[in-house]
Amino acid sequence: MTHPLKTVLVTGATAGFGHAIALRLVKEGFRVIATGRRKERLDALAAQAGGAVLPFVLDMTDLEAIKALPDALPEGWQQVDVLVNNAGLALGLEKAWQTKPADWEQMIATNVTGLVEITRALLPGMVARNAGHVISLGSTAGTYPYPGANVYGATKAFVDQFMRNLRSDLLGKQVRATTIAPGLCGGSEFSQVRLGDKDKADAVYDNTKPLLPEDIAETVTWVLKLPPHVNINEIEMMPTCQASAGLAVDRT
Ligand code: NDP
Ligand code: 8X3
Repeated sequence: MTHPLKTVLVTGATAGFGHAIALRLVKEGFRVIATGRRKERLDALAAQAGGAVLPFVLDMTDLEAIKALPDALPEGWQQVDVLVNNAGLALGLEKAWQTKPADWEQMIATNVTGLVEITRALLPGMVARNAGHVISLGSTAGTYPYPGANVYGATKAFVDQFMRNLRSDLLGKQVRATTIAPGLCGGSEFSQVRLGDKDKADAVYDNTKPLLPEDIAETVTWVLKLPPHVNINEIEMMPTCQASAGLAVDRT
């Protein structure tokens, strides 16, 4: 492979987008450090991908583990060229006043605090080498409000603006920063985690043809393999069966 960036750390590689991204990047010739909480899934991924995947258990809410990450990586894997900030979750679809405080805290801890802290841990190396790329998963929920998105959508709006500000800080460095913001995407555990019930989760995709994790992996691969002088700032993507639905009016 001639691509200058070789080692990619993908957070949340045990399922959904992260799993698909890891497998696709291995096919493209990258080496992948695959992280998440479920060790057996990481081990299975590594077995499937051979020596190109390093399974590394990392809970994004464990700030000490994130801080220790650069030194905790084994020899030969310490230079992380690309960070894919993918781990994240939504919990619940209740109205703001009906939600559980612990759910809000978990979303903020994972989608916001964990994401910024792992970026803080890995960015100095990229800047010192003057080469690197941070790719973060936002969401259309960060731009378009909908009932029940309350804190989840806000965490994704945070990701958008954090990444824009990162781009500003990185001006003059050969380190790229990209947000990919998908809309409705099936084939992952997202809705099951959010709704806690398989039937309800399946119903989210009834009579639709949603995006699939492989579509996200394709997009990550494209932004990553562009020539080093090209920075894709943001991509918003939806399936053709989805569009924004306009403003709501109360007529009661
Ligand atoms: P999945 O639920 O399938 O995967 C989520 C991944 O995040 C899992 O690998 C999970 O690993 C990991 N994760 C969650 N919490 C933690 C934690 N505390 N520490 C470490 N890893 C964690 O969801 P998707 O693949 O669909 O979602 C991936 C990202 O894309 C998320 O950020 C999501 O918000 C975003 N997104 C999803 C969309 C969709 O419709 N599916 C649309 C737009 C954006 P483990 O449980 O093993 O720790
Ligand atoms: C996931 C997409 O519309 O469920 O971020 O919020 S949505």
